[in-house]
Amino acid sequence: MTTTPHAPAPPAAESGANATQRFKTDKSTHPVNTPKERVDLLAREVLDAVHNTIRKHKVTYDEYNALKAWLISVGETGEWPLFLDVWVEHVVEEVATEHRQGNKGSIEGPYYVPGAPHRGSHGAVPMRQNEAGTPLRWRGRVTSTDGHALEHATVELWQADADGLYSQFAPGIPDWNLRGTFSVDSEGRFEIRTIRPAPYQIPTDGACGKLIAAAGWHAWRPAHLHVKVSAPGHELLTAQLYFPGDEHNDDDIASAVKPELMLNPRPAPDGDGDIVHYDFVLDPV
Ligand code: MBD
Ligand code: FE
Repeated sequence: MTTTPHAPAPPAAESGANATQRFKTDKSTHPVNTPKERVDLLAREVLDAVHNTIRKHKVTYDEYNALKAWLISVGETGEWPLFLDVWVEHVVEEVATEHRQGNKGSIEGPYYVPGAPHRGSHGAVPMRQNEAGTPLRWRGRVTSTDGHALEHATVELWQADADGLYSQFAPGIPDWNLRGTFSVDSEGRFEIRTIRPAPYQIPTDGACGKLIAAAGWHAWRPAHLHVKVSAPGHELLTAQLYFPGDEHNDDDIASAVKPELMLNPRPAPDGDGDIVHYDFVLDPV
């Protein structure tokens, strides 16, 4: 990452590029040997779909070269994780979880970091002094599909701050800010104190932003909380939770909103922000 004095790189673009490094560290270190027959099938069908689009719409050489230039810039701006997670991951998630009886999930996105600080079963995520945003107290419970409490469950939470920025990706935010790992008590219950995140805008200054501008789309995701919920003998649940009334709940650029993932926050009786209840049900492996 390079920064020029007095002309810092726009923070959002750095977020997209930092996600490339994150992915290389966490996810591309386990080689998968996809069988030749499978690669042949999938690569051929994707290429067929591209060829059909070119024929159907009589794509020109100018358009072909614009595509080439844009694909090169996706790599150069480090935005492959951002591009894929925004426009492709939701269908991978749909296919991967369609057998589940328990909780609906949603995409992971590019900004998860494993190993967030432990905060017990009732605690606050790491926050700056006077962290901006409406305080949010979230109470919930983790059970299995048969209803029994999962007392060894773990809930990892990560989210944007009140400016829509993620720690470890946007500059100037302390590491692990608004990222925490929570256990549950013997009844499977937890309480997390945090703040309401702001809606998230896809960086406008990288390759993804160029596509959005060129196509006349908008760049917004509704405000959301990310979670990974795990328990021994159960499938890992990756989900996002949303807030009613957000103007982008119905047109999320990442197509990752589901009605089952909508929270129902209420003003806290003591006047200190909002309280919300949301439980998780995990599928046995
Ligand atoms: C995000 O915060 C996010 O959750 C997704 C899926 C894509 C880009 C930014
Ligand atoms: Fe996000």
